[in-house]
Amino acid sequence: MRLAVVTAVLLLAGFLRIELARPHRQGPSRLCPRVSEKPCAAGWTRFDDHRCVKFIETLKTFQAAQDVCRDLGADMLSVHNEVQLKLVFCQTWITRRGFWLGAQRSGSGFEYLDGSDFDYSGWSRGQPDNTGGHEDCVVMRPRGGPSWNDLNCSEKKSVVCAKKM
Ligand SMILES: [Ca+2]
Repeated sequence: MRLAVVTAVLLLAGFLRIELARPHRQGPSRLCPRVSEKPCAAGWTRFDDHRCVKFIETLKTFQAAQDVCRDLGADMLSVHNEVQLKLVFCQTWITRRGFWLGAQRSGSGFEYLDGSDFDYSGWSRGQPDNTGGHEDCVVMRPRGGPSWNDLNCSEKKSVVCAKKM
């Protein structure tokens, strides 16, 4: 009986050690940048000094995702530096879903639909590769490092909407 209890405790301890060692169980909270404490409207999360974000997990084409954001009076998210990249990762990692950024191919580069400059990028290695010549939209996987990929706009992804507030 006693041996069984000791064995059970040891097995449990081993299981917990393995589970806690997995990064996705711990979450990236220690690495997450601090954000302004300026309040957002209900259901929105502070992103930077002038924007709050909402993660829409439902899978949608780029166009449909854009419509969802616009219906909320928002744009699809634009990301302008590494702090913002880490922040959006911190806010979405738990879903593990890829999401559209508000950028589309324009000429030889990309541009943001919210009118801001495409002045920073977190492309995955080998991206953008414009496979088949039809990858005009940009998707980000919730990863701490570079994880962007150009993708066909008719694929279905989640989206992060960003609203000035
Ligand atoms: Ca690609």
